[in-house]
Amino acid sequence: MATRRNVLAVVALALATVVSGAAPAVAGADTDTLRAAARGSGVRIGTAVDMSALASDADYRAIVASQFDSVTAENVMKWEAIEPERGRYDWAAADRLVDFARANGQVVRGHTLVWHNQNPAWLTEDAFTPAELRQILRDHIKTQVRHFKGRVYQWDVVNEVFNDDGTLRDTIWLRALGPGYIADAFRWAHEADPKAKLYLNDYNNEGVNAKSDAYYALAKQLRSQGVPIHGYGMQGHLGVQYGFPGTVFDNVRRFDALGVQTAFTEVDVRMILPVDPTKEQAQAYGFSTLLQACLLARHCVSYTVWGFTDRYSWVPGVFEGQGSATPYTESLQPKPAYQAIRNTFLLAR
Ligand code: 9MR
Repeated sequence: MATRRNVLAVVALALATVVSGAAPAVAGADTDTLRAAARGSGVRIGTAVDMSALASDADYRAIVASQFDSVTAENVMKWEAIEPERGRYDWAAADRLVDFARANGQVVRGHTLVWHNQNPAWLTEDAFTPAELRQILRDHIKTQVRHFKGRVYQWDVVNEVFNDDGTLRDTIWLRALGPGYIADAFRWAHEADPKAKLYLNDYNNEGVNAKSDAYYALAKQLRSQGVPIHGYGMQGHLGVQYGFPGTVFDNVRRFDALGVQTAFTEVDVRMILPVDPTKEQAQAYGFSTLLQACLLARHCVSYTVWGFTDRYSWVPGVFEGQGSATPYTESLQPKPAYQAIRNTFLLAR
C-alpha cells in the first residue's frame, strides 16, 4: 500500500510539523477533517461516544458525525448497561449508536464483553457455582454478539485481563473458571458472529513491557490452538508527566509478525493542570507517537480517541488535578493535538 510505504516520512517530519503546527499541503484532496485526512491510510479514526451528550448536544453530535469514521460506545455496551437483570437485555442506547453510525457511514467497535468493571450487581453479588457462571458468561456473550451481528465489526472480547506485572488479573471469571475462560470467550463470540474481528484489549500495554509480553505470549498460544483471536488493542491512556513509551512500534510490529491486527482503542493524553503551551505540545506529540506506530505497522487498523472533547472526558473525575486529555477544548476548539493527528495522517499519504 502506497500509504504505508510513505509512512517512514512520518517519523522524520511529524515532530517538526507538530511543533510548527503547519499542515502539509496535499494537492486536490479534501483534508479538512480527521476522517478526510485518514482516508486511504488503512487506519480508521474513531472516537468513544457518550450517549447522553450525543442526545443533548448538537455541536458534539456534529463533530462525531463529521470528524470520525469509527465509533465506540463509551459505556452503553458494557454488561451493566446491556443486561441489567439476568436474562433481561436493554439494547436501546447501544442500538441508537449503531443506527447513528450507519447513518453517518461509520463502523462500530464493540466495547466490551468480559471485564471486571461495570458489571451488574446481580452478577457480582450473587454466589453462583462455576457451572452457573460459565453458562451466564456464554449466554451473555452469545446474546450480545448475535444481537449486533454484522453491525459491530470489532469486539473487545476481554478487557484488562492482565496485571501490569504480566500475571492474570484476579476476577470472578479467573477464580471460578480458570484461565481457559479467555479462550472460551473468543470461541463463543466467534460462533455468534464469524465475521467480527475479536480483540484482546488493555492499558499500559502500548510499549514492550511485562504486560505486553504476557499478551504476546497469550496471543501466540491462542493462535497455535486455533482459538479465533484476531486483534490486540492498546487503549493508550497516556499522561505528559510520564513521558511516552519508546517501544510502541516494536510492540506493534511483533503482533504484525504473528498475523494479529492491532488497534489503538482509547487514546487520551492527560496532564497536570493548569494547561500551558509546553504541555499542549507534549500532548500533541503523545497523540502523534501512537498514530505513527499504527501507520507504520502493516496490520494496525484503527486509532480511537477516548472522547474528543474535554467537555465530557472521564479524566478529571478520576485523576484529581488532571485533565485536558482530549484533542478539543471544553468549548470545542481544536488543540495542537488535533492538528498533530491530522498532520500525521496527511504526512503518510
Ligand atoms: O470512560 C468511561 C467512564 O465514563 C466510566 O465511568 C468508566 C467506568 O469504569 O469507564 C470509562 O472507560 C474505561 C474503558 O471502558 C476501559 N478502559 C479504561 C476507560 C477509562 O476508565
